Amino acid sequence: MHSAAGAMGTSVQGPGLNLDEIQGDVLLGLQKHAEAFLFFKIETIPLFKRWLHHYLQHITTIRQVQQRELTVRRHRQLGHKTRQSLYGLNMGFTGRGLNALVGTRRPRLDPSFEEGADGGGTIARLKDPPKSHWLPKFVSDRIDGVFLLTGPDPSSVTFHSNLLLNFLGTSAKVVNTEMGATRPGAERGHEHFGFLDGISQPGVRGLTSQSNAIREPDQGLPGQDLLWPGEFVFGYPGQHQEHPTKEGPPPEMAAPWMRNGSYMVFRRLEQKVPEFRKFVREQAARLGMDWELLAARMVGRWTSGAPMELAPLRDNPALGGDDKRNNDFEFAEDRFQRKCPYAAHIRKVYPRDDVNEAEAQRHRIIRQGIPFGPEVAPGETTTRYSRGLMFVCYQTSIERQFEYIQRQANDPGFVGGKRRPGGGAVMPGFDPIIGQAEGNGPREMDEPYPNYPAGNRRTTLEMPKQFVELTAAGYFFMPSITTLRSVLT
Ligand code: N7H
Repeated sequence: MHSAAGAMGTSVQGPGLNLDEIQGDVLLGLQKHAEAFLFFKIETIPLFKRWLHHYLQHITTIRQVQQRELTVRRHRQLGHKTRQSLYGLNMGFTGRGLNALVGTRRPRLDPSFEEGADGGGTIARLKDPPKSHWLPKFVSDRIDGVFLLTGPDPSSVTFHSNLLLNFLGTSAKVVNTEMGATRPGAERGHEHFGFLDGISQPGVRGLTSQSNAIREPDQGLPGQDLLWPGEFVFGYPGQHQEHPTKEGPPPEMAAPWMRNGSYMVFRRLEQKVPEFRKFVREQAARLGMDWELLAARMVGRWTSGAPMELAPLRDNPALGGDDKRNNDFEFAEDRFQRKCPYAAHIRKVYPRDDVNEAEAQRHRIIRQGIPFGPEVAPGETTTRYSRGLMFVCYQTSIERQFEYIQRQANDPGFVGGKRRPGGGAVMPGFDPIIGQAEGNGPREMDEPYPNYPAGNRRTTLEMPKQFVELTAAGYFFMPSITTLRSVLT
């Protein structure tokens, strides 16, 4: 996976971030070819606190992630092909976990966080499947927190998880374990539908290096807008409500110990890969277009990563792999969705200049997910093996960032105010990748067939079932190192 905040290095402008305090997955992303998610319940509070106190030294900070990235680069420059054995550990707590460690009279954090991903209100707001459809093991007991363990491959990550569990002893019990791993060979960096992932991330002022600081002082890589760190970590200025580049106030903290912490959203999203492929082929044949083009119009990028806005009719792998060009585009000039449908995944979840610029930047997230499950087996025409994405994202407001994005994906009316070439209003439809209709009901997407460069042929894609299904979810708070050492132990 690509490094989160884009290129590494020091940014010339921006507030100084406390790199030794922030957990490494939050802004940059732990180096990972494999990642274990250990969801646990605290059994004996004093024992757990003692364990935490001793084990704290193993938590990987942003500073370490930065240093490792330099080592990895040097290793590659010297022509080494082997993976380095870099292990990472981060941890987060649910509201119930914080109750156990801080006490039930602790300050209330973000309302969504307090309700939890498994709260009835959250499930209804997001149109998520009911808990009875989630992994039985995940819902078998209370979850107080999660350990994220990363490394070069699943077996060595399992070995390190077992070491951690040995030390943990009876202080906590693991309720459920999940393992993510990058896909093999040429599919590395691609998610299970086949698309290159980890291309577009918000840049972070004070952390992300700039490829052209003089001509584009508000961008990291071309097209990567720099955001104030308070959008992702507590204790720093956030985005201004009315201005896309000006500094805004730091996000409110219910308690001083939230400083240098972040909210993490976890979603285990199962992908129905054979069903997706079959559907796309059949619908492309019906519409009279190549299936690769239809799939790209559903996502907004080709499998190589090349964006539809810059390559509307055929894939351009050189463009897809070029991080100086593959994210340097906007949407507003594509007024009639001729190049990229309004409902395409990347246009729904980050509409860029389809909406007011300052507004677009108030709903950004840093994604740190990893695929899970085996490759599709020969002859597997309906899903037999569970596979998909362990979706992870970081933010300082779950409601304004992750949940807002998911609700837009579920809202056929977003983005509003668009017109047909002849003047009629457009109903863009659902995000075909992650949009959810009540009870996994039928969904529609407008204009799967391109009217490019002109034309006015009306087409609709009817999707009777989702290709991505939620099977477990959690909201966590990732505390700073000092908070782990003091308030929580
Ligand atoms: Fe998405 N996919 O393969 O189709 N995503 N996503 N995502 N996603 C992105 O630009 C995918 C999910 C975002 O800045 C790419 O890095 C799949 C959730 C955001 O232009 C691809 C799943 C949410 C972006 C996919 C999934 C988001 C983004 C292009 C689930 C939030 C950046 C690669 C199984 C609610 C948009 C890239 C931007 C990009 C796919 C989940 C959000 C290929 C398969 C749940 C913000």
